[in-house]
Amino acid sequence: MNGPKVGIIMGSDSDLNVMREAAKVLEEFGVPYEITIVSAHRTPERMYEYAKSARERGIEVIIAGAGGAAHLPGMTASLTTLPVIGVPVKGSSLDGLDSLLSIVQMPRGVPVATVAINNAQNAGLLAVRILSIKYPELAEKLERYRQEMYEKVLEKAKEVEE
Ligand code: RP5
Repeated sequence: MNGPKVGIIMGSDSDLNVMREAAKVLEEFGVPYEITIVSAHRTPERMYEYAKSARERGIEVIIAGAGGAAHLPGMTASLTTLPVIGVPVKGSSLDGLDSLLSIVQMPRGVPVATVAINNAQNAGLLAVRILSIKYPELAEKLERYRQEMYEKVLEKAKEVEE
């Protein structure tokens, strides 16, 4: 994999703590990524440029996180044909429900794959799954990840049964 394959973008530096979890997953799986701030409302021209140039720059999946009036994932999806995964970031009010609904309620024709509130880890994993169609080594790593998760649950089950 040459150059970043996943673009992680977020509306504000206040989203970084949540969005770092996606980056951690990509590091764990050895997927090159780029990460930056792109605000749909404060820097709309930058969002346009980012989304329009992403595919030709070699990006294959975009993970976009935002909170409140979380328009970044949807607007990005409207400007590119790459898969966009939306992460609703929990803000200081409404428990993140505002972000979730802003991201998940896309009109027909412009899909955003929305994960749970603050669950950037799953966004990272979903990006790896998408990329595994093209990169077989990722499919193998995902299978190992799945097996490890299975074994951890069995260990917990034993603890509970004792
Ligand atoms: C959104 O507004 C950002 O994604 C962030 O979650 C929220 C609040 O941004 P700040 O006021 O903290 O910069 O655009």
